[in-house]
Amino acid sequence: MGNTYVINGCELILKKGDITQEPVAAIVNAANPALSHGGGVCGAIHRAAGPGLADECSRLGGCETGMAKVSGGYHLPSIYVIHTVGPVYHAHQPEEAAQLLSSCYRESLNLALLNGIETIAFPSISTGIYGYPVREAAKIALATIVNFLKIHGKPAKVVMVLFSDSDLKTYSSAYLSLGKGDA
Ligand code: AR6
Repeated sequence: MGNTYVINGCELILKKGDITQEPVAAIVNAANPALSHGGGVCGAIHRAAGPGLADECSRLGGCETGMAKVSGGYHLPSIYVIHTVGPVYHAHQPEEAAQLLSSCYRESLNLALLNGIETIAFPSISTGIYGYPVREAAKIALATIVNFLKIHGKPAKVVMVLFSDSDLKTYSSAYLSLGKGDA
């Protein structure tokens, strides 16, 4: 179940699933600034990767909100994990939160390009424990990814792995409203 769109020769796929099982070169982790083993998707990624991931993360020097760092994937199907720290929604003015969230997607995609990563999967960053409203986050995530693909023509495949039918529906309608004045 899901949708595939082609943007500037690249695939953008919206699907429901568990990101720890996604067969891509890199999965993105919705991390915390310490890059420590957390809950949510972060906890699931650490559990699936095994303790080597936490060991490497402890040597990465943390990560600022809106930025991204790369590590190995250990026992995951993916070669890399790109850790990005989304904004805690209520800790910022809405406009600042939007800029930080957009930066998470852009910086992760920049790291993908720098590391020659052709296929990458994102979770819905900040919309769980960090409290970002999903509808707003979906518009920002998709607008940022589409803009990046239009400019760079890579990575070849970007997958948004949503964890519920409701999130998949929200992202799918946000995609369809991009560029219609509601995005
Ligand atoms: N695959 C895909 N998506 C998932 C999975 C999974 N296996 N598990 C959960 N999600 P969250 P945040 C969805 O809370 O809001 C951590 O403790 C989930 O349903 O994981 O950025 C970190 O260490 C939601 O839609 O991330 C930070 O401290 C989305 O992933 C903090 O939580 C993001 O929810 C980050 O909070």
